Amino acid sequence: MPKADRFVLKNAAIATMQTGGQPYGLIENGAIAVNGDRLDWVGVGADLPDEYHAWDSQDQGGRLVTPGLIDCHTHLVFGGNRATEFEMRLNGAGYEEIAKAGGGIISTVKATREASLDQLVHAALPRLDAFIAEGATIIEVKSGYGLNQETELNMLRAARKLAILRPVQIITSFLGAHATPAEYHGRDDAYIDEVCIPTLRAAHAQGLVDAVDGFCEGIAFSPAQIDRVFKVARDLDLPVKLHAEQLSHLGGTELATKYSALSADHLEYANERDASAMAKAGTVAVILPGAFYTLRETQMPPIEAFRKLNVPMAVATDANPGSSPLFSPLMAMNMACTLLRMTPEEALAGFTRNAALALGLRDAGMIASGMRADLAIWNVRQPAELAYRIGFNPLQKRIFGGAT
Ligand code: DI6
Ligand code: FE
Repeated sequence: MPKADRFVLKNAAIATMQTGGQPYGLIENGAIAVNGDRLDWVGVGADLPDEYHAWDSQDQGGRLVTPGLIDCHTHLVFGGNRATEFEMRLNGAGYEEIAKAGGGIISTVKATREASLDQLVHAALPRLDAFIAEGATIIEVKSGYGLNQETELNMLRAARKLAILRPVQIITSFLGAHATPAEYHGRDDAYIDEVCIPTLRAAHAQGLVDAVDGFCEGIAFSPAQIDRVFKVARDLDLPVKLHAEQLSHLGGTELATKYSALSADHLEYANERDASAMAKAGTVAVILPGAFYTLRETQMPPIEAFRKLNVPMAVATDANPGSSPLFSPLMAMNMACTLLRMTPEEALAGFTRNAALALGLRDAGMIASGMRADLAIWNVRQPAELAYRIGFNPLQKRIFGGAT
């Protein structure tokens, strides 16, 4: 591969993911001029401008080139794991029995609180490496397993440190409103006022947070409680996103659109009215097939309504130790198609163009002049091959910021 300052990839099948033309924005026999950390030119190879002819170049032999994959929804930083409850569940234990045995989110909170910053980073690195091995270049990482100020801030510091230790961009979301910790049992409002909001302010003051998220659900927080957190996010000029309508219809999506949320996520129980509000607000639908699969959910998100109303759909792993222990973007794409009937083009757009939108990024997720030089080169020829195979990784090379 040419050195990392400027070079041309030629004879490639380029899935630009731009809209309005060919499916996938596909350019056959294409060329891409990479200049530092930006893309200078993209098009049919025969049209490559003279100024690039002297640049280093490498023939891709017809391989598929896509934007680097973007996972816009992960809980990648956490302590411990939940294999025990997985086994208990499959041995017939019910949700209550598991909870009584200390399972669920609370068990991860305990393990995360007990971990040092370095231990949180060390535990997350192999999970991050799995994403990088599948061509990921940008990954969102949430807090939400600390539920006290010290550990929430540690989670966000760990997320920031991952981007120092690996060639990847990490975008952080504060998810203090994920669950009420044991010490505030039955006192959700007090937790929001005494821990969640002060911690959000501290995280913002320390430059640790890029967006604010919440879990709006019967087992978590009401729209009114999320609204209190989002009001502070707005005061701090932070964008918001929301886990909404995952297990029931509570009205979280509607609330999120009132804040022009970057995204509403899960959405199994969202309806056409929610989709219409999302379309008006420019809120991206983030589809999370890993949780649908792990929880053996049967309620499908309103994919057809999102299509009809032109709500952009992202797809993400929701990588977390409980409801979605999925650390493979390619597997998530396959699940989005096979379980949720998205098309392979929608699944790839979900991990590129629309994932960038869900993170508020304007210069990522597509292959076009001026965009970041984040690319993935695959040992396949058709874009549909990425979602088609189950548990097979055809990545040949990942380019992050122009460097291989
Ligand atoms: N929705 C979920 O499915 C996860 N969090 C959330 O907001 C559950 C996370 C876990 O099971 O640890
Ligand atoms: Fe999640």
